[in-house]
Amino acid sequence: MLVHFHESRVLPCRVALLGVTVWSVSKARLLPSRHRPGACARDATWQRADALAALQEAVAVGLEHSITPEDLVITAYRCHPFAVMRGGTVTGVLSELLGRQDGMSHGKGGSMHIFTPNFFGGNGIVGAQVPVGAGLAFALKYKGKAASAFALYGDGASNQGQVFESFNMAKLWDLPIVFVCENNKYGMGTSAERSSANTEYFTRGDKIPGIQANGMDIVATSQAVKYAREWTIAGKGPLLLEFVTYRYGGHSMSDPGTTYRTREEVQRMRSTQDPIRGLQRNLEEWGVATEAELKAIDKEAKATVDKSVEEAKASAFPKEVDLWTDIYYKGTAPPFMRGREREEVHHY
Ligand SMILES: Cc1ncc(C[n+]2csc(CCOP(=O)(O)OP(=O)(O)O)c2C)c(N)n1
Ligand SMILES: [Mg+2]
Repeated sequence: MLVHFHESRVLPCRVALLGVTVWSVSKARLLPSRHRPGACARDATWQRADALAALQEAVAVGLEHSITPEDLVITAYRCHPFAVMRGGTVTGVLSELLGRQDGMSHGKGGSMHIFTPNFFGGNGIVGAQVPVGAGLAFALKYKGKAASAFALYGDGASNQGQVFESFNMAKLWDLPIVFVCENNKYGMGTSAERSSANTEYFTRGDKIPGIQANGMDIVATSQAVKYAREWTIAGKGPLLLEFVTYRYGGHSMSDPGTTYRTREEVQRMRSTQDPIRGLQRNLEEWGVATEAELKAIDKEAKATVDKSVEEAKASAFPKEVDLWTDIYYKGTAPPFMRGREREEVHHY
């Protein structure tokens, strides 16, 4: 039987706030900061920065606060907040954006390819992370681990065949996986309505049940993930989880994001739905923190990011010899490797 829970089933729970800090939300905002979008657009250094997650921060932060280090996460290219939340550092992400040695992939992965031991990236091929996520869940089940895999994908990836193939196998074998659709209303410049016959992404799992939650509300996201994790850990098989969210910036740095949607729409979303402002408002209203305390946290987060920017800029570029390293899993590399030409052979 299909069970479609709605947002009311994962209503914000004030108690959950104890485990959710404004600090981590502020930090997840990362950079090039949306405090200064004009300035960063003018700064050529950051033109390498690709897909930013501004206004979508509540997804990564809510997710991380409701899972454990044993759970495994994989997403597409909009990966910066996940990388930081899953054990990375702001300096590590920024250095990677600049192609420096201190980057989390030693400057060789770039904006879209950042990993930690329990975060499998950072993947540039739209949709390809979904079957890999099913593989992660298969491994968890095979090893008898009480943990879940979370495979995130966008509304633009949702119509791919490999996504439905993954759903089928995950349900067939009742794998412990949550398929998380980050519905930010657009896939590049195409609105969800123009690309998907059914935009209720949580209903598209056939025999897999789904829930839909407000992706702009940190408490809703963490509660939805908590529910989904418990579902899969209990051995009930996969679950679909749709977060309805919004992308503040364009698809990437090369997309101003204003040709296929109006400036008014973007401004309205920012002024009414910003997950960081929303959390701040709630914390104040509920008497959890004062405006001054929240401002101090925000200031501290900005100072940390500014310091990381300087650290990243000071980091060295990879050496030429680094082109030959990090190709094979440690200890499994062959004694030599061929380059672009037959004569170009590197002996380790
Ligand atoms: C297989 C594949 N096809 C096309 C692209 C180019 N591409 C990159 S992102 C994207 C849109 C994906 O939409 P969505 O998942 O909603 O991402 P969003 O723009 O919201 O980040 C496309 C078509 C790609 N990277 N890989
Ligand atoms: Mg999208």
